[in-house]
Amino acid sequence: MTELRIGIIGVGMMGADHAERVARRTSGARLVAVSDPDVARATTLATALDGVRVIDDPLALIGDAEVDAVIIASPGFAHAEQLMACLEHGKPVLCEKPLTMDAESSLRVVEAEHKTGRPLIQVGFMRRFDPEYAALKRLLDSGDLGRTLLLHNVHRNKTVPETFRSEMIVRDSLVHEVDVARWLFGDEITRITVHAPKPTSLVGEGVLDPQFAVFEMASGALADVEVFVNFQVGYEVRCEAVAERGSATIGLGVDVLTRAAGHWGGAVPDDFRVRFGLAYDIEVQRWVNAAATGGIDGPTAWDGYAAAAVCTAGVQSLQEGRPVEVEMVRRSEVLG
Ligand code: ISE
Repeated sequence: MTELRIGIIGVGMMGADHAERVARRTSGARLVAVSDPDVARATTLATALDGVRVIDDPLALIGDAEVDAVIIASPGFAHAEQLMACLEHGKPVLCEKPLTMDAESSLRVVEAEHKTGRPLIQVGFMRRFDPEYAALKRLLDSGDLGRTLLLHNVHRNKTVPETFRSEMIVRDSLVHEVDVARWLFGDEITRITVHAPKPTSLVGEGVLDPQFAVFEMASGALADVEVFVNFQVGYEVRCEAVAERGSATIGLGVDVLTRAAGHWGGAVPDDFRVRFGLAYDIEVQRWVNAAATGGIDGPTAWDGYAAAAVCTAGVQSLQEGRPVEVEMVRRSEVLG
């Protein structure tokens, strides 16, 4: 089997992690090019990994004859243009969330992909590949606990850069639980309320952190989410599902428990690269396998659009302090 030659756009925290993953522990794939506005950063990375070229212009990387498939790990505002270029060149793409910045632009991407006649876009909702989340999904789908009634989610980051404003907490962080709720319930979110309690004193002026969101599902089920991106302690993501005949919780982080020096306990990971390292490995490997045969194997552009529609309503809810209905076109109107 020939190797899938991959180019990565954006080699900040996540892109650099993916570069390492593709170059060192993904089979059937080879990292051939990287692009980043910070050319020095891209050059340092490329030099450390054999046979990787730096291509300054991300659109040139997408069009490059040596690049078969693309990972987009640039900031969300750059995604729409880069996704459209991937579609024009017919190149499979794994795009980090959010798909785009709002529902309208995401819908244009879904429509453009549909016109190509094949699925080319997979969205980086990595929780779906985490063995604990996958086990929870299997358990709920088995029906052993009866119908799922509620989800309680906790999503905490140790810290984020100062540029991470209130809307980003919705679009870049809460978006994960938007996808989790849609995926676990197999249902759409019809209404969202994002509450903003009095913020922690450890953030800049005007940043609403933590946030507490409530999703109303079309079926009548509910999900709540605490997102707190300046928690200080470490990275913590949990999900508890409450069903008719039982509950199930994942993300307790119970790995190795030590007893030493008068304390007992385990380690709290610093960030998502550690907590979801295995999920990212599985996600990228499955995407590579699928892309090599002309498909995808994970969250679709439609999932990205649905999440963007919920987050668009979520940002409005945060700003206006009220529940907001999610506006989405019907799937059959776009995809037939
Ligand atoms: C980041 O972009 C991620 O995707 C992480 O999973 C999330 O926890 C974090 O809040 C985001 O900034």
